[in-house]
Amino acid sequence: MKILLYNPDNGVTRNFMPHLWMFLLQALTPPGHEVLLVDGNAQSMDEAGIAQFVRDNNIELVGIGAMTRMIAKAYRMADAVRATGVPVVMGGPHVTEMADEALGRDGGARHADAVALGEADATWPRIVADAARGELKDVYAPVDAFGQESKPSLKEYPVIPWESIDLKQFNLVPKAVKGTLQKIGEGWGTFRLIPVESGRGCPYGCEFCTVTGFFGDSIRFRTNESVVNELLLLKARARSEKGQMAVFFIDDNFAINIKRTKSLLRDIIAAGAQVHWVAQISANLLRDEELVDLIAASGGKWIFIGMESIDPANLKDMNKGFNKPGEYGAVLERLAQRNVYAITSFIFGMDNDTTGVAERTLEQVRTWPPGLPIFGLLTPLPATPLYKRLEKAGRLTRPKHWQEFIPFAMAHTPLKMSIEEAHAEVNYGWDQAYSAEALAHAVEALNDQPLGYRVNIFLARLCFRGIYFPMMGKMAWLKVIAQNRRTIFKLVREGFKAGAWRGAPARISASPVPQAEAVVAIAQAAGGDGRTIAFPAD
Ligand code: B12
Ligand code: SF4
Repeated sequence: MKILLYNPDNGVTRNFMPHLWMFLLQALTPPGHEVLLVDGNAQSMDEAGIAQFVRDNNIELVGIGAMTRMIAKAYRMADAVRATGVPVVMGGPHVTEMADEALGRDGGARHADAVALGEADATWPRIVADAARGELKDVYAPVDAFGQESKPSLKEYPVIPWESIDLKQFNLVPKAVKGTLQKIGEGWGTFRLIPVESGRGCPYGCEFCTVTGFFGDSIRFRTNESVVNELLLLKARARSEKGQMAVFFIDDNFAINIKRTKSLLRDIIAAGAQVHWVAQISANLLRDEELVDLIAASGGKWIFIGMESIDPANLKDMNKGFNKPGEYGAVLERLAQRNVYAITSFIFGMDNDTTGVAERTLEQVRTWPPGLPIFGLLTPLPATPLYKRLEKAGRLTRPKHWQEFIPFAMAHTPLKMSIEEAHAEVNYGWDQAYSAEALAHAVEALNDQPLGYRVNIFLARLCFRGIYFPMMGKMAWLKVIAQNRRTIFKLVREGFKAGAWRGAPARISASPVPQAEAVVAIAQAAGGDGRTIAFPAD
């Protein structure tokens, strides 16, 4: 069979990182089938486009995976595929919780021929075999021979053949500069951010989060050897095509078992498998100095921290009392001392939030080392404890908010402010944190660091700005550049003084800039298509 795995974009922002599930299911597909991958974030497609693709390529089965945020688009694409007579199987967090919706059992239209519930590592080969025989079932659940829920142990993790996978659609370096950049230093003709998992599950059970329910609270890890080999494979591929690879360890809490994380990082260092990496780690786990040393030594550059709120009462409400706002500053300092910086994520619209929450949060942020703050609104995702609590209390204003996805819009009323006030707080947060003055301050805060670090934080901030303020097209970019002309001028002048710009960008990359991120930023800036990133709330 010819199988297409498709991941939709959300129609607003476009991730720069491919989705792991596609590569994983491709690697788990039994022999004898051909699997094509299309990520809507990299290869934009509409309903007519996917129908045409399916016909042109004689596709016989389409697998679609989506988060809640993309589900409306996923259903539209599924409908278009099914109209061509090709069956669709859907999987991922949303349909796991809302299988009846996907199967049209809730009174609505049917969008999928089959739904894979939960982790599909073991069910995917069965789905493919059934589809090949024309005997797809409605629902595939990960259960053992006794009908008990079973989760993959990850000890036998498939080898994802990174050396041969077609990654063309995921190159972040614009075509126009690819040739030149290929010749620079070790080569920058391609730059890719690749998702790698080292484990699954998180026991913390934060009220708004899908993860504990979906992956379970039993944490499972791959072997160190398997992760190290995957990094070596990625490094080899980058070298062979004169490009760069950075890794996003997508584990929900990469240091959930500190002893094991340290052992993995030591093995990465011992094997020379260091790549620049990003990971999500909760603040409480970053108290450990040795862990932070190992993060820096193994290539860690950015840590995503779900801070959520600076108000302990809010954190307690969300079952996230393990976050201690009083230590946020110290944690960030500890990272910054090793030149590791943080993406700090905040959620507004929590029950104890009142107007002014954004400014109160920013007052704290301004005292910390520069990083990338991001602001979102509390969103009741299906089947989370938060959704159930708000539903029971009759507080959901848009109970099926995913059917009409609106970015940065609440679906329930917070207790101590209105929906509009919560929206205004998010707007204020982004506006202030990414103003020209804030960018200039972030750069100045690194005045004692080499120029490369300052260029890096500036470019990263410019790109993160795009999560909230879509930067579509040249005009939008020109406007932002004009607003930030003083900082740009200062950086360029300093570069000339130091001789850093003379010759070629190779001179810049020789400075200790966290290069991977700088190049992402440059690529996005040059692309100018509003392609941007959005991170989960931890
Ligand atoms: C990496 C990641 C991202 C990346 C983007 C995704 C990417 N390019 O990889 C970034 C950082 C950009 C991101 C952003 C967001 N994310 Co996110 N993200 C994750 C994270 C941490 C890992 C995803 C992953 O690869 N998991 C590992 C793979 C193996 O698991 P999987 O994707 O679930 O796939 C398995 C099964 O679901 C199934 N499956 C999946 N798809 C399909 C398809 C078929 C056909 C079949 C058969 C099976 C199948 O099989 C796979 C193997 O078992 C998850 C949490 C998690 N641990 O999964 C959150 C998660 C998916 N994100 C979440 C959220 C909420 C977001 C944001 C909305 C956050 C925000 N407020 O901005 C944004 C939205 C982004 C957007 N484009 O609009 C939620 C989604 C909940 C939901 N109900 O939708 C999760 C679950 C985290 C959470 N806190 O609850 N995210
Ligand atoms: S928000 Fe983060 S820490 Fe909390 S349960 Fe989800 S993954 Fe775990």
